[in-house]
Amino acid sequence: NYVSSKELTIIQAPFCGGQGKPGVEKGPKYMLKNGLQSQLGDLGWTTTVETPLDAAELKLMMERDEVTDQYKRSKRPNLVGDNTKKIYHAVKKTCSEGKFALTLGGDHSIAIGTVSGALAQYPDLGLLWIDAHADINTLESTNSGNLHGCPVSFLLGLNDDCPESLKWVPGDLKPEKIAYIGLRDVDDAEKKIIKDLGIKAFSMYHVDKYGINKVIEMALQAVHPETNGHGPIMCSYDVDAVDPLFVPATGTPVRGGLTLREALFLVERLAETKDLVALDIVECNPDLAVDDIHVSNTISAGCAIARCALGETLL
Ligand code: NNH
Ligand code: MN
Ligand code: MN
Ligand code: MN
Repeated sequence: NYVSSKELTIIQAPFCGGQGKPGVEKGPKYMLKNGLQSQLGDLGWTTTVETPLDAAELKLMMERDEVTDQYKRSKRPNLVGDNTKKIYHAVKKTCSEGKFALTLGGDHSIAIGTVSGALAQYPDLGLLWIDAHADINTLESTNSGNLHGCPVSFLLGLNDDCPESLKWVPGDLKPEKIAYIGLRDVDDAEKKIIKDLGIKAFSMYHVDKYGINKVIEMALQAVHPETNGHGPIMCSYDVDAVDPLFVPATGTPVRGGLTLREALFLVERLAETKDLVALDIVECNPDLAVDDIHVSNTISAGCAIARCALGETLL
């Protein structure tokens, strides 16, 4: 039990610079408006909310010139570097105080900061990356130029040649300490990186073949092989892992994803291990909903993922 105090910090990361669709920065506000803080209070958690990215900064960020902020094939690397560094410090501080770090995105580039922050406190951290996508493109391999498709390559230190603003990233996560669940839209270059580095990846094929329970078991074993699957765990949860039937308001929906129950079971199971130290919930974009039902389905799924990860049970 790494977080014994039942204290947690909600870190708001309303950042959209890792991709091109505005609206994803509204995720934290919507989830909090949905009552997330009091819901977690009902589960026994003492919660504080932190906002490492300030509003003035965010406005500046929206106006920043896309043409000047680029490096190799990537868009807005300086913006991503500066903002993920602030998130890094917030998560690192939370973890060093023995609290649970719950970061609400924003796009998935923020995980450059969150995972680095958790890793600073827990060098043995195992990372579960829940996503339809692998997010392991490098500055060289990215086709879209969107850095939310690249955070894992930074965490693994695969971008030796990168702009000054991203040089703070320790990049010391070992490939054997990450496991993917939910993949179904992986770029060719990413497939090669995953194969070359021997990264454990459970796609939707594996979820269908083994069932979600067995997949989680295998993922935990993979990241903590010496201790029978036990050890500090962080979960970086991209809501597009869940089928768009349940989570429609997200930037890159891909059909054939996790059912809502599989999505929630995953985090219920992680809560049961008592080994979870940090969670990200990213890529909720209320502006991409076509109606109010899409908004509430997406936001309530995001909140349910947080609650289940933090101990909510059906009985
Ligand atoms: N692989 C694509 C890219 O690098 C898509 C990434 N989009 C995501 N990732 N939503 O989770 O641009
Ligand atoms: Mn992602
Ligand atoms: Mn994704
Ligand atoms: Mn344990």
